[in-house]
Amino acid sequence: AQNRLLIKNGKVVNEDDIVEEDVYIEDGIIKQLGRNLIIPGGTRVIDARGKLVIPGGIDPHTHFEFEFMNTTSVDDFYQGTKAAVAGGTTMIIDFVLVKKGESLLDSYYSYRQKADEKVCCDYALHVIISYWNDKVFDEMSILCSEHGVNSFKTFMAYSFMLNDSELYSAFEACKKLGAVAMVHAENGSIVFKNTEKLLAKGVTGPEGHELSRPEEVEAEAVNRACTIANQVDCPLYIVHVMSKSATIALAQARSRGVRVIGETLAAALGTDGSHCKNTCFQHSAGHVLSPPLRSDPMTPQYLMNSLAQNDLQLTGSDNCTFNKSQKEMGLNDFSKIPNGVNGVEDRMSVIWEKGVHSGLIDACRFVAITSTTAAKIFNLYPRKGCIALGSDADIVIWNPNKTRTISAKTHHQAVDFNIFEGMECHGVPEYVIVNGRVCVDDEQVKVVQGHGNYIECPVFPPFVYDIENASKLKPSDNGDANWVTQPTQKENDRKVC
Ligand code: DUC
Ligand code: ZN
Ligand code: ZN
Ligand code: ZN
Repeated sequence: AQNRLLIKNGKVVNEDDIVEEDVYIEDGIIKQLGRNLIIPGGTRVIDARGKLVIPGGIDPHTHFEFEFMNTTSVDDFYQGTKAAVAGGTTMIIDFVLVKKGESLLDSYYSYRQKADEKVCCDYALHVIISYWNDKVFDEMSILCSEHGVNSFKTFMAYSFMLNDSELYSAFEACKKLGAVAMVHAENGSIVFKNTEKLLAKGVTGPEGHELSRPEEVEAEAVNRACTIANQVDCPLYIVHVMSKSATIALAQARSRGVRVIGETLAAALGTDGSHCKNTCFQHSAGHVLSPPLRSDPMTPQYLMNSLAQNDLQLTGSDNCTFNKSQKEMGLNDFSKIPNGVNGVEDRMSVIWEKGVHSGLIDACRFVAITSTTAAKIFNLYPRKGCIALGSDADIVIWNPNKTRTISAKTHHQAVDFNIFEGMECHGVPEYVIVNGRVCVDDEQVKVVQGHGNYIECPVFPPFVYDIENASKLKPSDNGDANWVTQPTQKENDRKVC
């Protein structure tokens, strides 16, 4: 009975509570929850006594087979999703690269073609907006209505950055469509100027990377993106918040009532910028991503505290991996080191170690920041992100008492380097169930290429107040007014009058 499974005696953790109950799965769906369930004969039983039964991780930020900085990231949709599953992540959301001037739809189709046959777990796609004109809006609209894309990412840095007026138009388009606007927040013009100056002075090594893009360059962009989004009343998702300054800018915007969500990375929580000053080029270049890991040694702790206090809301990996030989493209010029690090496999363990094992957050908050919040933001809840009747059977049996040591020698990624090398983590995914199939079985990885599905993310319908049906509205029916951050005063007023 491949398609029937009973998980017994575990503690089921959702973002809002922990219940001792059994979970019965049939054909990839959670069909029963409780004690003393009546189960058909021949059902496989897994004993989860002493362990936690948690929703599979959702990594909302990966770049598999990403064509970037004159090369392509080495973890493809097979190796990348295999590594994800090995680490307890059962869904990823990747970014469709749209080159300047090229069709969003064609780029989307080519990603589907690359990914569909390779993915070992479910996946969805964000689409990058790298230029602006009216045709872009038309294509966004088709992606939303016909292809289940409900999120678009813009960049404020790199050669394909948008200026403020283009950002305004892109955010306004997202608002109109009920889509989520995402932004990579760094002031690209300042980064270009600083880079020129540093190289001219002879600062060419990886240590120049953070010097060219310091914290305030990130914080300024966060503040500016929040301002622009707020002008068009568009909910905003800031990807990879990497510094204390940027977190403060974000928290201040939220306290003013701006509807903005902040994501931070496993990389930023589990390591730091001191590695970029290592005299070994392979080592230092291996830690280069943008925005950079910070040299302020308090940063990882600060970001974890911010997740605990809900000044940051969720975590991703930004997995965008390059081998040592690719990183060597920047041997004589730090600005040519392909930007990106691993994290898709180790995110869950790193956050468990730094967050739960250290006593800063509880298991419920762990589930929220690794899974539930992402499901809600991208309108996939309660199908994903929780253990509930009718939800997809994407489940991890997590053993908090076991430890493992992270190493490039044993990881499942294609890349030949690991930024968490040598880190000992409590918290091991002993069983990982993907769409009802046991894909990590007593720590043995048994993924199936092509087992994952493309998941359509529905847009949020525009907020409409309906007095007759108000009490029946589910969160997702209420459009971006029910964005997981607190509703603004204006929306509360609309509901009561
Ligand atoms: N930053 C990275 O480090 N890699 C991929 C893209 C990005 O913004
Ligand atoms: Zn980015
Ligand atoms: Zn080295
Ligand atoms: Zn990214």
